[in-house]
Amino acid sequence: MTGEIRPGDVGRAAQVLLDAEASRTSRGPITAQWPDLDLATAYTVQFEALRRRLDRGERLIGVKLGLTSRAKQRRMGIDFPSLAWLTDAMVLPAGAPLPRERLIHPRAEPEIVFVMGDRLAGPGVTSATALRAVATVHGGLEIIDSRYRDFKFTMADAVADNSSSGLFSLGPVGRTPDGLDLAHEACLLEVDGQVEDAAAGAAVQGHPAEALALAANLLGERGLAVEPGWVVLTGGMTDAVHVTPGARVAAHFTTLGTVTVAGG
Ligand code: OOG
Ligand code: MG
Repeated sequence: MTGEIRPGDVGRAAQVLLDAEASRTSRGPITAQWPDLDLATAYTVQFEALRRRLDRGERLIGVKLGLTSRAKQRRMGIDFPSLAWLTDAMVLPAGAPLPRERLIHPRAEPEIVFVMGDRLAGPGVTSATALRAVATVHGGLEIIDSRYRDFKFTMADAVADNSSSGLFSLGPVGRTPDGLDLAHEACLLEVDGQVEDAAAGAAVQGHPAEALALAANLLGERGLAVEPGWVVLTGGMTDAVHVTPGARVAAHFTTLGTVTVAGG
C-alpha cells in the first residue's frame, strides 16, 4: 500500500517522502509507523533522499540550517538546529511567482544567506573563520513546505523530510562580509504590505556566522565540508508565515535589500 513504512526501512522512508513531494500530497509523520526513528537514522533517510534526488539529475548546491532561531525552536519545542540539503531544483529566481503546482502548503521565512568563496571544513570552525570563507552575503526568503499534514512532525520526522525544504529566493544584493554587522542586520517581514514580524541577525544563533560554523562542523563529523560556491541558508530569523494564493511576501533587510515572493 502506498505510504506504508516498516521500521528500519530507510530507502522506503526516503522514497515515500519524495513521492509525497512529487504528488503534492501531505501524509502522516514517519514516526507514526516507525516510532523509535532516532535523529541519526533520520539523517540517513535524509541523505538517502538526497542521493535519489542527485540520481534523477538534481545538483547539490548547498545546505540549509533549520531551527537556528528561538522563534522556530520554540514552535518545535527543541533547542538545537538541524542541517539539510539544497539542490538546484529548489532555486526560485528573484521576483518569480511561486510555482504552487509544486508545493503543498508553502510558508515563507526570511534568512541571511551566505554564498561561499572558500571551502570550510570542520571540526573546530569558529564564526570568525567561517565568515572569512564567505564570498557574498544576501537577504533571502526560504519557502518551506512540509510533506507532513498540517506541518505536524517530530524533529526526527522533519530531519528525514530534509527540514521541510521547498524553494528559496536570494535577494539581488550580494555584499562581501567586510563592514557588515550581521548581528544587527534587521529584517521586516511583510505580507501584503503589513508588517508581520521583525528580527535581527542575532536571532540566528547569536550571529548568522555561528550557524555557518555549525554547518561546517556538522558536515565535518561526516567527513564532508561546506564547498566553494555553495549557498548556505542560515535559518529563519522569524517564524514562517503562510503564503496564500495571491499574497505578496516581502523581506526588507537593512543593508541586504528586499526579497519578494508573489504567492502565485
Ligand atoms: C523546519 C524547517 C526549518 C528553518 O529555517 O528553521 C527551517 C520547519 O520548521 O518546518 O528551514
Ligand atoms: Mg529555513
